[in-house]
Amino acid sequence: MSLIAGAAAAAEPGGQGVVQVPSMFAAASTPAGIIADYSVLVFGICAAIFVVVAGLIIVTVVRFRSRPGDDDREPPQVYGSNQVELAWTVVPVLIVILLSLVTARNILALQKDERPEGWLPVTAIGHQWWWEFHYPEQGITTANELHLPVGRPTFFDLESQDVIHSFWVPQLSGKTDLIPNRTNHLWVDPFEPGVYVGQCAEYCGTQHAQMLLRVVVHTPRGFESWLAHQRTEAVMSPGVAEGRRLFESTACVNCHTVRGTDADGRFGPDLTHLMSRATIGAGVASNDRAHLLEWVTDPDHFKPGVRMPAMKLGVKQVEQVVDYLLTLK
Ligand SMILES: [Cu+2]
Repeated sequence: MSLIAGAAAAAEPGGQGVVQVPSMFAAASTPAGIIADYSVLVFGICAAIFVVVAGLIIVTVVRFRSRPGDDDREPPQVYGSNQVELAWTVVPVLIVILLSLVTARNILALQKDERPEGWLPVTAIGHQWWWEFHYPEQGITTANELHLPVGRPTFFDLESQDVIHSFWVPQLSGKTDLIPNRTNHLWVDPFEPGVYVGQCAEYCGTQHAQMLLRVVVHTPRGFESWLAHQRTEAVMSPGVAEGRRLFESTACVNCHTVRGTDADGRFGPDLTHLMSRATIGAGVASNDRAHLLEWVTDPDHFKPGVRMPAMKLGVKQVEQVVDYLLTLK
C-alpha cells in the first residue's frame, strides 16, 4: 500500500511531478551530498583495509600451509619487531585523525543553529503518525506534503507533539530527531524540482512505518503560486452544505481546521486545502473519493491504531461529508 514502494513510478496521479527513488546516494541537496560523499570516503577506506587484511591472510594461508614431508618443529617465533609495531599503530592513528578531521568539517558545514538571512523558515512538527508543516512567514499550515522552492534554502525548526520522531528525506538531508520540548534544526537546498519521498526514521509507535512524507520541490514561480493558493481560505460550494453541516456538528471540528469556517481544531491535519495533496493518512493511500470514503468510514482499516476515530456515520452521511471534503481544493 505504501506509496514509497511505488516511488520509482514515473508519473504521479496528483500531478506533482516525477517521484524520485529515495536513495541517499542520489543527492539532490547540499547536506545530502556532503553525507553521501562522506559515506563513500569511509566505505573506500574500510574497503581498502579489508582488501589488505584479507589479502595478507590469504597469502599467508596459501604460502605457509602444511605440506607433506614438513617436519613437526615450530617455525621461528617473532617478538618485539619495532617495524611491525610501528606500522600497525601509526597507520590506524593516521586514518582515525583523517576521519575525525573530515567529520568535524562536515558537522560544521551541516549544523546551523540560527537561520541565515533570506532563508525560508518552516516548522515541522511530528505527530503520531503524521507530519505538520507550518510556514510562519506565510501563515499557512499543511500536512504530510512539504512544498519547497529551488533556489532558496529552507531552514527547519523541528518539534514534536508527543514522542520522538525523526525527519528523513534521504535525497535532501540526513536524519534529525524531533524531540518533545526541544527544537532541533535542519536545512536543505534542493537543486531540482521534483517529488522527494521520506519517512519517520525513529520508532514512534504502531504506525511508525506509515508515517511517510513527500517533499514537492517547485521552481521559484511554481512555489509562489502554490503559496498564493494555500493562503486563500476554503471556498464553499452550496451543493455540499449538508456535508459541511455534518462536518461542523460532529467531532471533526475538534481536531481539524478548515480556514474560513468554524472548524479550528489543532489536533489533526489542517484540511483547508486537503484536495491539493496527493495522499491521505501520511502517505497510506492516494487522495481520491474512494479512499476518502473508506478513510472516514473507518480510518483504522488503513492505519490500525490511528488517533482518528470512526465517527459512526451512516453510509449516506459519510458520502455527504466526503463530498464536502472534495470541495476543499
Ligand atoms: Cu516514527
